[in-house]
Amino acid sequence: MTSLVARCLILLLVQPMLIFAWQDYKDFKVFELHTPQAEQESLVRKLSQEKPLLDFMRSSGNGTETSYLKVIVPPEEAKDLVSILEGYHVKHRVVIEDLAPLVQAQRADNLKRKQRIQLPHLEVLEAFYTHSEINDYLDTLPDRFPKRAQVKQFGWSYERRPLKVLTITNGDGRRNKPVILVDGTVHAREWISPSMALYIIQQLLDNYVENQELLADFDWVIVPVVNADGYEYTHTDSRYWRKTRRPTSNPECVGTDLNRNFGYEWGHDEGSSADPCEDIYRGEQPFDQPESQVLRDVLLHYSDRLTWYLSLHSYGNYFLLPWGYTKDFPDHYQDMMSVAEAGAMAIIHSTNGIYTWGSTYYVLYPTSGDTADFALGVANATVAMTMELPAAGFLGFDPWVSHIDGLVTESWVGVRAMAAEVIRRYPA
Ligand code: 0X9
Ligand code: ZN
Repeated sequence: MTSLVARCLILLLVQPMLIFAWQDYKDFKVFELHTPQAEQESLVRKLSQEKPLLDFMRSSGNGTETSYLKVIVPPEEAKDLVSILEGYHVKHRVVIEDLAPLVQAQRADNLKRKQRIQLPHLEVLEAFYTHSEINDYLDTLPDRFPKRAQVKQFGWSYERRPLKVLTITNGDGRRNKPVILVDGTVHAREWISPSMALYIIQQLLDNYVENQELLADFDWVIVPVVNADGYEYTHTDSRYWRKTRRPTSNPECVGTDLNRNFGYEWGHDEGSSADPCEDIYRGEQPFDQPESQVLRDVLLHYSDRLTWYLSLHSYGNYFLLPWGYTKDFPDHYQDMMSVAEAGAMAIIHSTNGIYTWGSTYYVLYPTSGDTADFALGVANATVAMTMELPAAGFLGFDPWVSHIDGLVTESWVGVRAMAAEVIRRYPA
């Protein structure tokens, strides 16, 4: 009896903590800042210094309406921000008055749909999945495809989540084929990225007959979730988190941008930040995050046969090529451009989706220390590319479950066409 009372007491104490773990964004606003792309970086820098609690939705928005910089603003910061922006003569407007009901509705929708799914099997088009659900699913694949699927753990995240890597072959036993390496979820909030990685896996495994030429002379290596802690955090706490979850030197600001933490031309102030409160914080040292160490190790493990490195992000409809750190072009830039062009052409013919392709520095903005530059500059990739999938949802990173199908099937048309072009250009 006493133990029952004690248990009830514990439940009563724990319950509110469970409820309040979820950041509900009550009365959080979304501002849209009308600032030219060229001035965006310095504006974000100034504002993040003054207001560390602002959350910038810096993205690769393409075209007019999505290229405005959006920022999530806690209720108590809104007034201050308006006067700061007026001081800087930055035009702005509030596009969402209260983010809470929107985030809540998406969360409820996803949880409801997930009840119908027989885990550990995943229906990629029916829901978004957590890191541990994805890991459990990966672990089922070697049993289902003993000759064709292999799962290897390359390390752990900061919060000790296992980081798993799936290798897919055609099962002919030929070793050391050239490799197509795909990663997802370097940025936590870009939820279409893990879904796309899972869709690619299902195309290559379950839909093998249709796609077997993609595996005849090439193996595929897929890392669906690189930033496991950040991604988990977007499910449990804060939907729009981007970085890792390791604390920094500033107690107010957590996390490093993995896509600025890689050790090739790391540390330029143009394209990354030394300030832990910024969304493009590069860390204290290159590779000081366990997750970037893991992806580095995977890339280096395959560096003598890495034909195509593809990093899945959102959003903006871009095929981004190195370099990000300089306006100069790498050797073989034109060859990489042809691969990207094959993807863009295939997509426009199938759905009318419009992609832009070119060097990151030129078509988007400078980046320093990102994965694609490292893959080309150090890991010997023949073609290195970041694919920014289309925007969807309220802030671009947050598609509804009902959007997954359209997004991943369109993107697969592009990925498939690029893989075919890579295979044609660089025969084994
Ligand atoms: O800024 C980034 O890290 C990427 N955009 S995102 O909106 N997903 O954050 C773009 C990185 C592209 N860099 C290279 N391809 N080198
Ligand atoms: Zn990203």
